[in-house]
Amino acid sequence: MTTITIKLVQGDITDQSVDAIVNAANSSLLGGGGVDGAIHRRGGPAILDDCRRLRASHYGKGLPTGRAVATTAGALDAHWVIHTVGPVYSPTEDRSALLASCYRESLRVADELGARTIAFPAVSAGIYGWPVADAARIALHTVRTTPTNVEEARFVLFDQHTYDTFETQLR
Ligand code: AR6
Repeated sequence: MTTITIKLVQGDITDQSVDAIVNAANSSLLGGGGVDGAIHRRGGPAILDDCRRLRASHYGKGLPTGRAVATTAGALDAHWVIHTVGPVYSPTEDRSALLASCYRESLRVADELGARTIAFPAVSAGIYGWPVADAARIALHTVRTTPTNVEEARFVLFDQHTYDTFETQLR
């Protein structure tokens, strides 16, 4: 176990050269909008083919929230895409353990694969509505404190506000 280095980047996660790119997927694993749409568009049909195989073999009822699974990265400059399902934000129910689980499970899968570098989006902080500061706090705390052989975790934040919020939380 080494100490993980956390980096923040503003940009598009599909431009990253890393061992594993994390996708903020939904439990169907069949694609969607946001970062999920971008990853499938840029990575090409091989990713969806793998997702369909995983559904057929293991996740007929869908990948549960908080879990993670790996597929090929297709045409992306990475070896794997790790798909995780974030929780939809609820103002009345505390679902933060599920959001933390997305990062922990993604790192566990990355360790199984032997990945040393990983890129994360701000899981649940888009279509799933999680307030960005809270999503950033949970993401950074979980990645910092999870034992892993991954050496570098890069948070790739799409817009300036999300990047600035992560930077504030990191300090
Ligand atoms: N690179 C990096 N970050 C991105 C990119 C990109 N190319 N595109 C968007 N983001 P979201 P969620 C940011 O909505 O909230 C999908 O339909 C975005 O600005 O992608 O977990 C899935 O299929 C935000 O900061 O994921 C699910 O149904 C962050 O990525 C649902 O959306 C996450 O936003 C998941 O919603």
